[in-house]
Amino acid sequence: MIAAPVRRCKKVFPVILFFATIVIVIIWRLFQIQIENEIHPRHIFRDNNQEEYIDKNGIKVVVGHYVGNPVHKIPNASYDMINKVNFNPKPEKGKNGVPVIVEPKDLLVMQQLFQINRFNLLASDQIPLNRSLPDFRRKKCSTLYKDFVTYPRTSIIIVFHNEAWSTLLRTVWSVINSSPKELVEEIILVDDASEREYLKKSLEDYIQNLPLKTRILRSAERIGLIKARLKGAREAKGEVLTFLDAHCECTIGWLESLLSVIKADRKTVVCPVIDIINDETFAYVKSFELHWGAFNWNLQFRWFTLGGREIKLRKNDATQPFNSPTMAGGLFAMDKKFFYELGSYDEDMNVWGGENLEMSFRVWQCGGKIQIAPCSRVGHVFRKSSPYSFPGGINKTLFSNLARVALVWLDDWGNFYFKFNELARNVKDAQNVTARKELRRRLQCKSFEWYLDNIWPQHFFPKDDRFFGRIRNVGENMCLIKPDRKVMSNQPMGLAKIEKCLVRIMACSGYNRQKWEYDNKTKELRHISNHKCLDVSESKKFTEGLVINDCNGKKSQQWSFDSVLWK
Ligand SMILES: *[C@@H]1O[C@H](CO)[C@@H](O)[C@H](O)[C@H]1NC(C)=O
Ligand SMILES: *[C@@H]1O[C@H](CO)[C@@H](O)[C@H](O)[C@H]1NC(C)=O
Ligand SMILES: *[C@@H]1O[C@H](CO)[C@@H](O)[C@H](O)[C@H]1NC(C)=O
Ligand SMILES: *[C@@H]1O[C@H](CO)[C@@H](O)[C@H](O)[C@H]1NC(C)=O
Ligand SMILES: *[C@@H]1O[C@H](CO)[C@@H](O)[C@H](O)[C@H]1NC(C)=O
Ligand SMILES: [Mn+2]
Repeated sequence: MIAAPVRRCKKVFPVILFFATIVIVIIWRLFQIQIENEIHPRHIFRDNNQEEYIDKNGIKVVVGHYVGNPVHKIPNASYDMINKVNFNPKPEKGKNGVPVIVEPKDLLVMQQLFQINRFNLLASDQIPLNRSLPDFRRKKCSTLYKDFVTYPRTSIIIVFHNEAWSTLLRTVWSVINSSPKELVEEIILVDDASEREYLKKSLEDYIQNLPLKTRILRSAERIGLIKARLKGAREAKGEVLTFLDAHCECTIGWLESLLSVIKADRKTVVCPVIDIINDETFAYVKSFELHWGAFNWNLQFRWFTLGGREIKLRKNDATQPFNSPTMAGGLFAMDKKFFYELGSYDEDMNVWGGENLEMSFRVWQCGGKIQIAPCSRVGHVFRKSSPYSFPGGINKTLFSNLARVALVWLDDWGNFYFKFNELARNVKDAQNVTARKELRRRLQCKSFEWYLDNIWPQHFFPKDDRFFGRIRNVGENMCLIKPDRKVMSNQPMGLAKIEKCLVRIMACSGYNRQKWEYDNKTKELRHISNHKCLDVSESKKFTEGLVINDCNGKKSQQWSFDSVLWK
């Protein structure tokens, strides 16, 4: 997290800095009291292989790596391990969401099994399908939704490919146990060409006797998540479509809360708060509420701190659904008719990836909303790597999907995306987006600029009314760059410790302590509240780099703004 904010312009390929994006926060130790409402890092989980914590901006950070790669060669899982169900539940295991600790004698088997799904299958197989889970909702949530019988009914669509028996059926049982049966039309399991033996006849037999009507739709060929969901949606009889991943656990009240939003406004697409089911222990861990979904310059979905307006609204009533610029895409509910009116999914996208952003932009730009319902909490097993093959190759598929998003929805920002993303640029010309552009025209959707201005005003993309380019120190002829982060985090931030103060880069909050003014005659960058100048440190140049000093007119305090074309 330590910043290395200044580097040679020549060496580093021109690092583009967007002035409004980076904000340099000066925190005088003396004024630490002024640090408003900062939330301190909260550790969720930590061991030798993984660390999860909530950072100061309320973002969940997962640092870790896949356990069990061949330091000691782990034998491959056998055919039987892969194809037979070894589900062997013990009543106390995982009860109320507590972690499952595997006994030392089972560690080798655990690692073998881990390879199959990239989560701890041995732990999952010990947990009952109807284990109890903690209720992490705010108290008030349980008093709402008394009129739930008046809500629209839903089909719950779960796509799976070679899913483990215990995680798939725990998903199904959690739906059964935590949903009012009046609200569930049916559960539809869509099998995307699984090869596992137990997912064939055994699964069919098993679902015959479930308390909620459950069906399986099969695809003989691997069609990918997007087309598999479309297959499920086509057959769905419910008024609402609710999509879940195949390794989730729903908690009490999750469904009423989602459906009440759609009852109030059928054009709102609503997501639950996604809690974390730990991939190594299957512990059910509360995730942080104060974030929403957005994306970075590479069109990767990311969680960011909630916008100021949403935070204010939440102060009045933290149980109310709040807007989110994009959705993660795995778990959401949507009115079925609206799903089709809006063009369902882009059928020329393949397998997985980018479809969540495509739908997010389409929903917002074409008259809908995306919200997160804080009274709805669903756990999801987050994995560090994917166990699945990616038909067509991950790069070509993923970047074709993203290129389609950029071509159809991003206007000028599409060109910006292609300029900085070579892999997408390479597949751009192969895309035929005529039908999707026609859809956009027919629905009279708004522009991407409107989306940025109104739905995500905190965005950090270039715009014509902002400077976009390099900030160069005149004295050193070097550029200001955002921190080079070792730790995975979603926002540019880091520390540079110097003399009496810290210089820190973080996402904009709108506070005065983040504001600077630029004098284009003296070329000074002056801090608004203390009138000091951004300077390059004499002693610790380029490792800890930036300081603020009294303004003295020296070249090390002169910064020039070199515009870069972005369209
Ligand atoms: C284990 O599986 C990998 C990938 O499927 C294969 O390349 C390798 O040969 C297998 N090793 C053994 C010992 O079977
Ligand atoms: C789960 O189901 C088993 C039997 O199938 C039952 O004995 C147990 O009480 C159930 N547990 C919960 C938490 O409902
Ligand atoms: C995808 O592209 C990246 C960056 O060019 C490359 O490092 C990686 O090997 C590629 N992966 C595949 C599977 O082609
Ligand atoms: C692109 O798709 C449209 C309809 O989706 C079709 O009419 C058109 O011929 C296609 N263009 C090319 C170059 O394939
Ligand atoms: C400096 O700013 C002023 C007012 O904002 C503007 O009129 C002037 O052209 C600028 N000068 C340079 C050299 O950019
Ligand atoms: Mn998943």
